[in-house]
Amino acid sequence: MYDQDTIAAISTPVGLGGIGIIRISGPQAVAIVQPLFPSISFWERLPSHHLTLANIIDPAKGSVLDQTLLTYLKGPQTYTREDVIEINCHSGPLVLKRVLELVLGQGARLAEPGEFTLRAFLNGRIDLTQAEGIIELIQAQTDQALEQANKLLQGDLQKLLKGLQEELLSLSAQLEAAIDFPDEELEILDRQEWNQILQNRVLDPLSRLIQAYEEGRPFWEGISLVIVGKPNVGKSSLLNQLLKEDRAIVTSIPGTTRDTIEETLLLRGLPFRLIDTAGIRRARDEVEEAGIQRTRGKVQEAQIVLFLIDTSIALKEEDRAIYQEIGDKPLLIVLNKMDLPAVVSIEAVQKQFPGRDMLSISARYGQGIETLKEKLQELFLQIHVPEALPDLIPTLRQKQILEQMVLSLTRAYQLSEQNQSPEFIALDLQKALEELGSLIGTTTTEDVLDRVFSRFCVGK
Ligand SMILES: Nc1nc2c(ncn2[C@@H]2O[C@H](COP(=O)(O)OP(=O)(O)OP(=O)(O)O)[C@@H](O)[C@H]2O)c(=O)[nH]1
Ligand SMILES: [Mg+2]
Repeated sequence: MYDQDTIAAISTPVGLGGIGIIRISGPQAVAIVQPLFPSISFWERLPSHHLTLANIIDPAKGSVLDQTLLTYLKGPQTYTREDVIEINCHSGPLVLKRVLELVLGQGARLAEPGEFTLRAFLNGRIDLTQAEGIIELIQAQTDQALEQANKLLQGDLQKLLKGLQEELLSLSAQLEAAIDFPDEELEILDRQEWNQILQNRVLDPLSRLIQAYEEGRPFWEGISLVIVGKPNVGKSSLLNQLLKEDRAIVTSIPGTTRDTIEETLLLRGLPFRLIDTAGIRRARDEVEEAGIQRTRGKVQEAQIVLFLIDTSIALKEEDRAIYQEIGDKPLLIVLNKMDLPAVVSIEAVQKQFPGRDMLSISARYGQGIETLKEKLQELFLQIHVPEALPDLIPTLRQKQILEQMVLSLTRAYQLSEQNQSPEFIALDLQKALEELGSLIGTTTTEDVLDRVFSRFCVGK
């Protein structure tokens, strides 16, 4: 699983900027960069964790490629616990590409996404929950997500889980003793007490964590806000208007958007996943049909639906059909194209779709958009109150494993209650311990590592 080779990657986003960093990690790090910095004659004496100004030279041509600041970080006091070299270059795409090529040319291998962090994990510097903290920190879109990511990174969840692991091990030891000395089972194993400890010290904290995920989820993932309406009502125009950029293609041809488009929208720190859909109507071809099916799926998943109506044309059967699809989801009816003469009045819409909140906008010219944003914030807070945010919120992967643990342990609890033999109960406890291991990373498989580290970018 762990190659002992030396890896390298560009660790900063590629683009024009002040500084771009090439990171190299592994036992050969020094040997690899040495020929590129002939001005540094005493590598043995190069102080660790210090910046050194040095030109990087292309050894084939003998010419200077860039003036850099070089950092030699001697392991194990490094991110990966290996020897690490960081070359601070000027951040131009070509400079970085050339420097990376030189480093690879000297025998480094291009790092896989997340491979530096994977090494930090495999070398025992961080556990899996902390690795997840790092990826959440990088991807954080809100202050709350940032705060939670830092808690993961600091090891708050790890500590809690290790506490649970201790409890499970001691419960398991009691079972083992009862298995080994069947004649003394009654003295060794007080079932009522055993069950109580399992419930209070393990199952209850696990349930609280799962509950915390449900409550805190909007701040990790955003609330899904789906824009629906018949073709040409201005859905893509509204998406662009809310994002203040031309993200989706807008044309006067009905059926322009064929697939769903998803973007993150932050309104005063509240994250939404804004989703533009293909207009629902009787499809003209297979691609459109597929798009419409996808729209139906998104409507089912939506936490808030924006139902767009074009008031410059008459209401159609399609509008009513879409309204039926939405069912009783939280809904805002948005009357679009208010800049055009109205063919449908607000009263007419109200009569068709009674009791629903509605407002008028012009997606094209931006009228009414501020009011719409205020309404969206209100709806977000109705779904979720941020003041009540739990102390520690697990990620989706963590929550799914916690749920498996609850299943295993509930079974153990029931078996114990039914006075089943300790052997049976021990199996479920063992299963829960293994699941806990895959949470913190003590019993990992390739799959588990893939799931965590595939979310990273190259260079981290
Ligand atoms: N006058 C006016 N035109 C608008 C408004 N909003 C959208 N339009 C126009 O309506 C047409 C369709 O807009 P789109 O945003 O592509 O509509 P859509 O609902 O995404 O359409 P499909 O993707 O085909 O389902 C374009 O020509 C827009 O410029 C508006 O508020 N006022
Ligand atoms: Mg569209």
